[in-house]
Amino acid sequence: VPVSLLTSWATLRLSEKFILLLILSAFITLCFGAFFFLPDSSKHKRFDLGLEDVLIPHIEPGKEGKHNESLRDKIRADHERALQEAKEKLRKSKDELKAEIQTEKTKVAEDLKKKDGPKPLPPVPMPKLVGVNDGDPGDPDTKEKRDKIREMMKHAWDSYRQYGWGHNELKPLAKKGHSTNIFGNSQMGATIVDALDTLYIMGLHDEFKDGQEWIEQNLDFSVNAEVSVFEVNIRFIGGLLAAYYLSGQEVFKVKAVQLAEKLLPAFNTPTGIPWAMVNLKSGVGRNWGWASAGSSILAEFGTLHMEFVHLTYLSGNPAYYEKVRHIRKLLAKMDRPNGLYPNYLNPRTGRWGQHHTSVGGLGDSFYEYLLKAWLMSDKTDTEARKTYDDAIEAIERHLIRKSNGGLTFIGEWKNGHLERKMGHLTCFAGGMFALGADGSPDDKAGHYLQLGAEIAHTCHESYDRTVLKLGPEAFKFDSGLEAVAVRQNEKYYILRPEVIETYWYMWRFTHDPKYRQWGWEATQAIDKYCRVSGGFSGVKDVYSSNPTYDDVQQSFFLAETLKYLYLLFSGDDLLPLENWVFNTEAHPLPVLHMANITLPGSQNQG
Ligand code: DMJ
Repeated sequence: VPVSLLTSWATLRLSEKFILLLILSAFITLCFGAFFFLPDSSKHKRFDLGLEDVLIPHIEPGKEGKHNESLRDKIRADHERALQEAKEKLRKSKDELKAEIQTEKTKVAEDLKKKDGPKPLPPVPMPKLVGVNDGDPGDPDTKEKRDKIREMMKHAWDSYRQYGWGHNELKPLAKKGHSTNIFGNSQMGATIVDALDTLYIMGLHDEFKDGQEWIEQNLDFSVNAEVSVFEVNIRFIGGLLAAYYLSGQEVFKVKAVQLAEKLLPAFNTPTGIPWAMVNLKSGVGRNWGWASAGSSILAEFGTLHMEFVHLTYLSGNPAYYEKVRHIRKLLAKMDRPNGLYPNYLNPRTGRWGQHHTSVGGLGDSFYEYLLKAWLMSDKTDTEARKTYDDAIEAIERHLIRKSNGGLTFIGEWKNGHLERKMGHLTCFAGGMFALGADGSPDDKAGHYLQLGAEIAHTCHESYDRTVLKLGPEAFKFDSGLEAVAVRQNEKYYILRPEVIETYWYMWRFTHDPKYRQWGWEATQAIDKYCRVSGGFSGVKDVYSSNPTYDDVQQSFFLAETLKYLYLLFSGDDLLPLENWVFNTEAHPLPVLHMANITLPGSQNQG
């Protein structure tokens, strides 16, 4: 057969051969298709990857109809409910609707907070709190004066409450909120946080509660704002910590720790000396454009120790304590020109900037925190005390002089030259010398108490030699001038506390009535010249009988000025200095009995 087939194939024409091939290939394709595509369960299973069961819900035969029906019922019910709700909503008033939306918003925010809310802080023993009482001064005259100061606080607070609530500060003439670059573009209620402990010790409890509620509901640190690390530390963290210790309300502790976490990226520099500013959201840091050669400022990176020790104590996080220990160690290793600490230090290179030294602006609270670190540690941090003593010794040698008229002043050291000018800020040093007298080397306690008294006297003179009896921003001891401002832009008073702060410390250590008298003079002058219907304002020229206002009620007026005045007219049993140490913004922090406490991280001090 194959031979005959081959013979007949050979006899066929090309077109016939082509048609036959076509028929043959169609036949083969048909057979192949039948093999693969006709339903044959056994073969089908070989190619089944099992995805069907995963992707399509399995419905048992017979149940399918029921399922679709229940689904349809559910959709219909949902639809009807939505329609009903919409109808009800249309019947509601605008206000009802607004309130409903607000409740829903708050609920969502709370749910979110709960979800990624703060980790609970470890329980730590609350230091024994002595002297959180009324501090009744006893005699009616002093009590009356103290009541007046309390009334001034109420006026400052109520005005802020009415016109600036939630803003950082208040413009008491324009009657609206105010802020400065130290808070970036944030709106974090600086006045509320700064004022809380003053309200508490004055017994203004409704106002305190009001502030606490605002903090609970509104104080949020995830803001895209570039803030000053130093200012946020002394005002916000210091304020929150003091409010926590005084009132025992957990919210203040939690907020303080949350905020502190946001400051930590500022320490990410080649040396560990923090940037002056940090963006709370991005964590990017930088320094003030005006600071010498991109430097950080001594009074800023040197004024973190007290708060950071408390943060580690309360949170159990060693990071805070480690950061400030590192700063101290780095400074200890550096050469000091003439034994003095320059105000500027570059955080990239670890080198000093300009050789300017000051006990006023740019340097002040660095010295203050050395002394207070020692006091706050129950005098166990002897390294801090020694550093303070050495620094003060060099300052006395190079910066402290007596004027021709017999006034002791602290000048500014600029590249080996002493500028015979003293700032209002420098006046805090009178109190610092008195506070550090006990425990000073070579039994110089009497000397330092005397030095404190002399500074208090000089600063009082700077007030007394003005028309308004309020102190200028800076005053000179040169060319026959004694304790008076020369330049127009140094004649302002912006409600600062330093002179009153020194009066209070001197009062506590000496009980010389002149300090209360001087404090009362300042109270009256502030009430007469700075009080306006919308709060208290700074004045631009203390030598003019017709002063103009700067229209700012600084948050430190409530935190410090009014608090120190109130304490000056209270009994010493209110916040005794053996148990409390005031941070540089006058926020009282309790002494930690370090002999019985091991701070996390303190073991790795190497
Ligand atoms: C306050 O914020 C603090 O006392 C700081 O240390 C410097 N001075 C201002 C008020 O004058």
